Amino acid sequence: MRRLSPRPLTRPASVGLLRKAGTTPYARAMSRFLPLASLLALVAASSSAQSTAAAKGLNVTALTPTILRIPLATPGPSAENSSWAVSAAVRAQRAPVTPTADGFTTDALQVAIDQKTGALTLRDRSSRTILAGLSLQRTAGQTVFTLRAPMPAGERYVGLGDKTGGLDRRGSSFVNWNTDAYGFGTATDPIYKSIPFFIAVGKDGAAYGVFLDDPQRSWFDFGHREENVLTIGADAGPADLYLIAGPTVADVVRRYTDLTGKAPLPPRWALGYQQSRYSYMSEAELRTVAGRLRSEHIPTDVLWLDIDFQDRNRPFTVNRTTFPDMKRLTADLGKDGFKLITITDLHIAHAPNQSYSPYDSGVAGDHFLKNPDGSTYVAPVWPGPSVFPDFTRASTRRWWGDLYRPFLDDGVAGFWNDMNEPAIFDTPTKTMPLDTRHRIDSDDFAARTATHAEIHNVYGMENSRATYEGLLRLRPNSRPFVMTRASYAGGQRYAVTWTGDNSASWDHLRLMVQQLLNLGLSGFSWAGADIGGFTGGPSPELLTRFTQIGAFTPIFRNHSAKDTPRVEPWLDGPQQLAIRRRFIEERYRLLPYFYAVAEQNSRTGDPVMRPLFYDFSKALTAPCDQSMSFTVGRDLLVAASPKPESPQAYDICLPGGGWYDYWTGKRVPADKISETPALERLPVFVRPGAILPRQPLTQSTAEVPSGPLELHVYPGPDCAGTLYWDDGTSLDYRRRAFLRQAIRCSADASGLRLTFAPRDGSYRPWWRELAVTVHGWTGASRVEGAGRPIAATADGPGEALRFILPDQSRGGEVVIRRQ
Ligand code: MIG
Repeated sequence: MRRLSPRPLTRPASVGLLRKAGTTPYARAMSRFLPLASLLALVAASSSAQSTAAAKGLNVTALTPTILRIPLATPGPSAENSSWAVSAAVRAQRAPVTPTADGFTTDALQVAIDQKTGALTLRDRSSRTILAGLSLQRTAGQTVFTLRAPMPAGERYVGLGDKTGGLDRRGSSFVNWNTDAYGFGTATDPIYKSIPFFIAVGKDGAAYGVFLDDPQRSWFDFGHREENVLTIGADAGPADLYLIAGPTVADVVRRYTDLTGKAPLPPRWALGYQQSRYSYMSEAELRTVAGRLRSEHIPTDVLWLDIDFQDRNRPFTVNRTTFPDMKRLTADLGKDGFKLITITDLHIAHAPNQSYSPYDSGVAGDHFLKNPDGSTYVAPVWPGPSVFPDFTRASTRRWWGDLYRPFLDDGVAGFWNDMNEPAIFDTPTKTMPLDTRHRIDSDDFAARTATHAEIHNVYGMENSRATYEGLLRLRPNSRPFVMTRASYAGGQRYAVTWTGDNSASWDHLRLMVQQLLNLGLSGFSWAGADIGGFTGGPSPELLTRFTQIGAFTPIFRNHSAKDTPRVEPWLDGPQQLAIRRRFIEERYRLLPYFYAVAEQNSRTGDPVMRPLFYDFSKALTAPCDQSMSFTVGRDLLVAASPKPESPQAYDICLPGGGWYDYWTGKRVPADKISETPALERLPVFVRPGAILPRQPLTQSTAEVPSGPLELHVYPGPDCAGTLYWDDGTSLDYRRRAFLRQAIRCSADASGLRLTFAPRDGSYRPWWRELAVTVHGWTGASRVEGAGRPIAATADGPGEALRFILPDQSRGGEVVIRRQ
């Protein structure tokens, strides 16, 4: 059995469970079924102070009317009220509850525990069942608890972060154990991240969420071993189970991100196209790539330097032969509209007496992990023998953050935390021994030692936290940009992520969509996959498809491995380049829309990239294979072929009908259409009722667009759009230096009314005029604003009506009358 370091029993839950159940030797308790009801009753008896916010007799705590917390007592010494995912302030929240005979109610829920079976049932206030019969079991073997729940027919299960397989987890089982998964396939598990959170979505769209806040190795089985039975277990605790009510998927995601934190608004340049390679080997090579991107007119914002820019793969060094002057390099690239991101792996070279300051200062501050005997843990990674910062110590995170100072001074804009599962070479486990010692000193954890078994799954997240918080300390008014490979629930607060070492295959193109959707539903709205695939080499068609679809994914980065063919967009000749360029350009034209979605995400948690059913529950029963369909925000629907390698026609379902073709602006005549694939095409549609902002093409987000801001109006129900803008890089938007404006439209027989709400915030944008296009407009029209006629042109019957308005900074109304 796993051995954990001693830890004070501060959580009444486990005291109650263990004492009252009379299970002194833990092993005896392992095989015993312990009904949740008695567990909770026992807990309450020993911890009335803790359960004041809950119903009498139960220790199900309502943090809010829709979020329940259930501490899962585990018999280890590690039973304190602490978490890496949920802040102390959030854990301390309490919603008022009213006791009932078998549980309690909140403003939104009824919680009932069956006294015989111990099963928990959750209903809404109108007694509709949300989740029936969740029970807790003690089982023999390594697992210390198992949760069981029935899986109603037709319910699907989404989330769990970057796991492979399909969007729906039903029928599969997964292990949460952060793993360097180089060359992973469509069924490889576990992989890089552990996000022990899923959403159950019923046929009608009714949803609830389950979050097991337990960083220890855990597993989720969605009816794999036992048909129609959901089971969840973990090797050790402590754990908190959170039940999150909907009723909609969006409600659950918003509440899950209320619990674990919102992804902050990234710098606007992070929404641009990004070009990477393992590795651009020298300044000269990087300048050549940059020059080619500009001369080929491929809009680009970011260039990435992988490990070879360093001296002997040592983090926080620069190879001064190949990169003699980083400051001049970033300055020159900056003039050309590029930002530079560099990699900074966590493994510090074990290099005593070599004037390698990250090692020397790390030793001086006692920042590295230890073996059980107290010696420093040393293991091979890229720099050779390496040592590993103990990111569970606040002081170590601070030391780590300060290592970024010279790079920020050199003008490096963002940082890449790779290998932080952590990956270790030359060992079958691919990671460090489980008894490697951490010395937690952080947040509201008790200061104590902990084994790597306990910390493993949060190690990467705390690495990215150290980076994020360090950057913020060094540049208090800049939005930090960090990308991490490994993470845990809540990691979205610190870093964006990517799907690691995918492959250049059609399967991986499919996998990208599923992984990014599930990451978005799991809080990680900012995620990308290596465009083209990291390993192998894509065919020209595959790279083109990757680029087309990638242009609509949150993080859009082309990256590839050493010793594979180059995959910069121009590599397959002018015809392929022309297609790829057109899609990258479209990303740039859509920037005002993407940015408004980004800002909304930072407040609500609504993903940037969403499954269709996120906003349209009708999609749950659509008679189409939608595995390669998704929306960006609510208004743009991308419908790639579910068999992207095949020339065969496929069906596209447009939820509710009435959608517009994004490329032509015309209304699509049906809610189900057939698409015959052509390489230069990617079907994209616009929601009826969308008001989509676009901007003139630029070669980077640093370039100020010239001309008016475009507003594309697609008449339909709930017709609305949002403009959001700010300086793109600073945190001044938190002090009202932003621009937010709601726009609505309403149509009736006489015409269409376009209403601009008064603008909120103090930011003054680059545009002076608005170029409005009303799509799907028929007939001659008269356009009037502020009582005066506005000149308008019509493309043709049933097509578009266009006119220019002065910027509506104070709000206003435009009326379009049919004649
Ligand atoms: O052992 O830094 O996933 O994106 O190019 C490989 C080199 C280490 C793995 C990352 C990949 C990166 C590579 N890294």
